[in-house]
Amino acid sequence: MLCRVHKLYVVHSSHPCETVKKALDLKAIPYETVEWLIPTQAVMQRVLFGKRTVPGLKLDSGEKIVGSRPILRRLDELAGDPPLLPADADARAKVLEAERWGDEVLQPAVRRIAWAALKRRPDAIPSYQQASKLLQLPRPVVRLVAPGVIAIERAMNRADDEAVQGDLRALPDQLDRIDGWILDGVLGGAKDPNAADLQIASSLRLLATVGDARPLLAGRPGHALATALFPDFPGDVPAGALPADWI
Ligand SMILES: N[C@@H](CCC(=O)N[C@@H](CS)C(=O)NCC(=O)O)C(=O)O
Repeated sequence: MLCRVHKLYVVHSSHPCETVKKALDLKAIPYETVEWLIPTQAVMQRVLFGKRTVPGLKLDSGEKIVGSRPILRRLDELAGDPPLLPADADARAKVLEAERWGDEVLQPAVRRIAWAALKRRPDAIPSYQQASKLLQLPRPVVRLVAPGVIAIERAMNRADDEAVQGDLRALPDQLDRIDGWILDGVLGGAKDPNAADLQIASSLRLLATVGDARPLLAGRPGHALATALFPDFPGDVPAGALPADWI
């Protein structure tokens, strides 16, 4: 059966979901959002899309696409203006490589850091639900379920302490790399954001919700890009959640 409108399947405050929402908005493609309660997306997406992650897009034709990068490629086919990739072959290759790195390296690292911080401050979970379309659960219920949700997400994302310490050690070099791309015009260069801008900026914006990571971002061009593209991103884990010697 055909659905009448494109449907984007998300969890609230997910960085790759924000990437796709921004791309849809830039192209003025109308869509509806279907929001899963975290961590039920792993089951619901598997049933609907055959893969366990969000974002997933179901087009009005019934076609299904999973993953922020495949979705952005398909959106460029559906609506070319503004394009998410440069026309010039060399520039395009650089943007595609930055986008791949943003998806495969930065995105999961930021996710692990955020879950590690939330493990230590589960009371910050409701801040990530701000403006969620789902029924807002009463705080005592959230408090009760938060440790279980966090434990499941940490396990699904292999966000153990050792991995997160490695992520934090790698972060300054990764932020330098991003600022280098901005300097070279691979990121933040054009009038309209490209696919790599959207992929990387949403991760940096989620990272900026972790108070302990904010000093690492302060004053960086990457942080300015993230804030410009994603001004309203929910969530805040106050500084002091992660052990000081991890930063
Ligand atoms: N890198 C992929 C995967 C995105 C991803 O891992 N999404 C998370 C939410 S931010 C998720 O659905 N995780 C559920 C799981 O790992 O089962 C993309 O950009 O689409």
